Amino acid sequence: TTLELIGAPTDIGASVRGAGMGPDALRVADLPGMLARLGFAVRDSGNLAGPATPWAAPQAGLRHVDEVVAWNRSVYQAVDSALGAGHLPVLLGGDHCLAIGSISAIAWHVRQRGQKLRVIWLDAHTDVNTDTTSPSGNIHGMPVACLLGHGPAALTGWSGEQAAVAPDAIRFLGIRSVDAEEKKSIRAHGLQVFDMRHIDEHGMRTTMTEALQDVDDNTHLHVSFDLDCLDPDYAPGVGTGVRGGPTWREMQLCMEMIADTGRLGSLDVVELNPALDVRNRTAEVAVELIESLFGKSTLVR
Ligand code: DIR
Ligand code: MN
Ligand code: MN
Ligand code: MN
Repeated sequence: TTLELIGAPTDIGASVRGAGMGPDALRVADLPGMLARLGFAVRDSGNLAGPATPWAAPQAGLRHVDEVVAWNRSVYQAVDSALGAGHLPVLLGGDHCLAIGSISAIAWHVRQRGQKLRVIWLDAHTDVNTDTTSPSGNIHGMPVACLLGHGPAALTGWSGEQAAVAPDAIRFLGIRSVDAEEKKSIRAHGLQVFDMRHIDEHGMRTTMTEALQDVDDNTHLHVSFDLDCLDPDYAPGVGTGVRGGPTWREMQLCMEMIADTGRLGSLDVVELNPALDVRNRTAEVAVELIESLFGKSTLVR
C-alpha cells in the first residue's frame, strides 16, 4: 500500500490558534521516515493551500464558515484523488473541521466499492454540535453533526448523500467533554460513545473489542484521531486539552487493536498545536501511536 500524506495547515475551525503548524511538526517528528521504515511506500503530497484565518467573531452561530468550506473543498479533492489512485490517505491537520471533507470523500469511495464504512472517532469531545447548538461557533466542534447530515447546508451532503455516515457507523472513544445540547443529539441519534468512565470500568481491551465488533473483510475502517483524546500529561500540544484522558499505554493498545483488524483504510491526524507544545513532544507521541496503528508490534515487526 502507498500511504499518501496530505497536509492541511490551518486552524480555521479551532478555538485557539496554532493548529496550522501541525503538518510540519509531524514531519519534523519524522512521520514519513517512520512509515517508510515500517515498509510502506510513502508519498508526501505536501501542504494544501487555503485562506488565512481572519480570526473573526462567529456569524449566525458559525465562525469562518466560508473559509472552512474552502479548506474542506481542497481536502475533499486531495483525499478523493488519493483514494482514486489506490492510495491510503493520511490527512495531517489542521483542526478537526477538516474531517468533513476527508470523511465525505472516503464515504463516497466506500459506497462506490460496496464496502461498509466504520469510523473510529478518538477525541475528548464528540464534535456533534451544529450552528444552533454550539456554545462557541467553532466548526471543529461540528464535524460529526455535518457528516450525519445536520448543520449548515454549505457543510452537509458532500458525499453525494445527505448523511455521509450513518449514526450506527461511528464509535467514539476517550470522550470526557460533551456540551449540554450535544448530549441530546447523542441520545437522539443513538450514538455509540465509549466515554472515559466506560474505559475506567471495563479497560481499553474490552472497550476496543466492543468498538471493533462486526468489523469484517468488507469494512473500510477510518480513524479520526484528535490528539486531545490523549491525556494532556502525554499530549500537551493541543488547543482544548481536557484532564483525564487515556494514557500513552492505553492509547497504544487502542491503536494495536485497530491494527490487528487489518482493515484500516484512512486516517486523520488533527488538532496538534505546536504553539502550545513542549519541544514537539505531542507530535512525537502522535508518531509513536501512528506507528502502532500501522502495525508496529514489539515481537512481530
Ligand atoms: C466544544 C469544544 N464542544 C465546542 N470542542 C472541541 O466548541 O463545540 N472539539 N474542542 O475538539
Ligand atoms: Mn477534541
Ligand atoms: Mn439524524
Ligand atoms: Mn475533535
